[in-house]
Amino acid sequence: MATVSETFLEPVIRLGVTGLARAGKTVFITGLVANLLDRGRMPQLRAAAQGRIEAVYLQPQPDVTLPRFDFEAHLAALTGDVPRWPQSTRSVSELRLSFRVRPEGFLGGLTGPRTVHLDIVDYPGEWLLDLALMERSYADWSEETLTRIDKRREAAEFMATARAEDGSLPLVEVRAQALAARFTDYLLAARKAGYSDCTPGRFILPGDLAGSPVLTFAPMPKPGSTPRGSLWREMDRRFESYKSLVVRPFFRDHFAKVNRQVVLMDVLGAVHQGPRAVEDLRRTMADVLAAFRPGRNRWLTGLLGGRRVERILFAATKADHLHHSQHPALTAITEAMLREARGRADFAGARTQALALAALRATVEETVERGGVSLDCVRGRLLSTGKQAAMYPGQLPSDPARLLSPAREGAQKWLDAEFGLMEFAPARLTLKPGEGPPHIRLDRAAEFLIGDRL
Ligand SMILES: Nc1nc2c(ncn2[C@@H]2O[C@H](COP(=O)(O)OP(=O)(O)OP(=O)(O)O)[C@@H](O)[C@H]2O)c(=O)[nH]1
Ligand SMILES: [Mg+2]
Repeated sequence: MATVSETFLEPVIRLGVTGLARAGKTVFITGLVANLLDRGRMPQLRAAAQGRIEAVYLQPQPDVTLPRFDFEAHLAALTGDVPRWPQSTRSVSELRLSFRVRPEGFLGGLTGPRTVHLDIVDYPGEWLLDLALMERSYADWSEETLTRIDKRREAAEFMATARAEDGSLPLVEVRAQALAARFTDYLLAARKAGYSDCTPGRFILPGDLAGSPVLTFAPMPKPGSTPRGSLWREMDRRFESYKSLVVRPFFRDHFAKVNRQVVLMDVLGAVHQGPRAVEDLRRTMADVLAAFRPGRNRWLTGLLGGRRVERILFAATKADHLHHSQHPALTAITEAMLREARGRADFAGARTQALALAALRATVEETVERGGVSLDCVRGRLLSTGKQAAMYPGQLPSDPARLLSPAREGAQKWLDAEFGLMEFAPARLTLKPGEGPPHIRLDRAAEFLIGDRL
C-alpha cells in the first residue's frame, strides 16, 4: 500500500479531453488508453520508444463521485467481432491510468522507476460556453439574449411566449416550465441552424439535470415591478442557481484542475457539410476557447488562482478519411480556424499545437487509376451497407483561406470543389500481442500532451 506521503509525491497529470458533440472524444480516449496499455504502435512517444515505460495499468480514479469512463465497454465495441462505434456520451467522466517509468539518462540508474498518474477527464465542449454567463446578472443576460435573438426565425415562437408573460405576476410553475421548454426548443433549432451562441449549455446537453428546476428558466423582459414570489424573481433565482450549482462546480471541480488539454474538432465533417458548417465550427470554437484565455474573464481568473493549462493540443479527428498526402492540408485548415481565437494572448503562455489524427483507423490507403489519372483514396467497410468501398473525398486546398474566406462571407456552397465523405465502420482487427488498435498520430498527440512528464 502506498502511504499518503508517497501518493502525494507521485505526480499527477490531469488531461482534459473536450470537443463538441460527435467530435470524437470517446473514440479518442479509448484509442489512447488502449495504445498506452499496449505500446507497439506508439513509436513517437519517446518514453515508450526508449523502453523506459515498465508498466501501465488502470487504477481506481481519485474522485469517487464521478462516473468512470467506461473504457472496457467502449473498447469492446470498437474491437469486438462485429466492431461498432461507441454510444454517444453526454456528461463528465474520468479514468486514471498509472505509469511505472524509469527516469531518463543518468538519474534513471540512481533512483529507480517512478509512478506517474494520468487522470483523463472527458467533458462536453458545449459546457465551456457557459463561462460567459458567470459575469452577468439575470437582468443583463435577459436583455442581451432577447435583443440578440429577437429577429431570428428560430426564436419566433419563444419570443411570442416570452412577450405574453408578465413577470410581475405570481409564479405559476406550469407556465415557467412552458416558457423554459420553448426556450430549449429555440436553442436546439438555433444550434441546428448553425448559431454558435446557444447557451446555457446544459439546456442542450442536460446530462443528469434534465427536467430539474435549475434548467427551468428563460430570459424575460423585465417588468416595472418584481414583487416577492413573482415569475421574474423566481427566474432570477433559478438563473443564479444555475450559475452557482451547475456552472461553477464544473469549472471548479473539473476545468480548473486540468493541466493538459486536447480539443477535438471534426473539421472534415464540417468541410463536407459546406461553408456554413465551417464558419459555425470556427465561431463556436472561438467561443469555446475563451475559457483558455482566463485573463479576459475576472471570475475565471479568480477561480484558477494562478493555475493554468500548460499545453493545449488542437486535433482534427477522423483523418483516416483522407490519404496521408492530404493530412498537411487538414492540419493547416485546423490551424487557420484557430488563428483568430488564439490572438495575441496565445492562451496565457500555454504551448499549443495543431494536428490531424485518427484515434481509430478504419481505412487503408489505396491509389486508384481512373482515366489515366491516379487518385489517392482510402478504402474501408461502409457503415451504411457493410460493403467495402474506396473513397476519394476530393482535394483539400493547401491554402486554408480558399475554404475559410467563402465560409466567412456566407457562401452557400463551395464554388470550385466538392468534398464527399463516406462513413466507415471500424475495421475487424487481429492484434498481435503488445499492439494497440491502429491509429494515425495518436503517438504524436501523446508525446505532446504527456511525453515531457514521463
Ligand atoms: N473513421 C473514423 N471515424 C471516427 C473516428 N473517431 C470518431 N469517429 C466517428 O465519429 C463518431 C463520434 O465519435 P465519438 O468518439 O463517439 O464522439 P464524441 O465526441 O464522444 O461524441 P458524443 O459522446 O456524442 O459527444 C463515431 O461514431 C465515428 O463515426 C476515427 O478515428 N476514425
Ligand atoms: Mg462521447
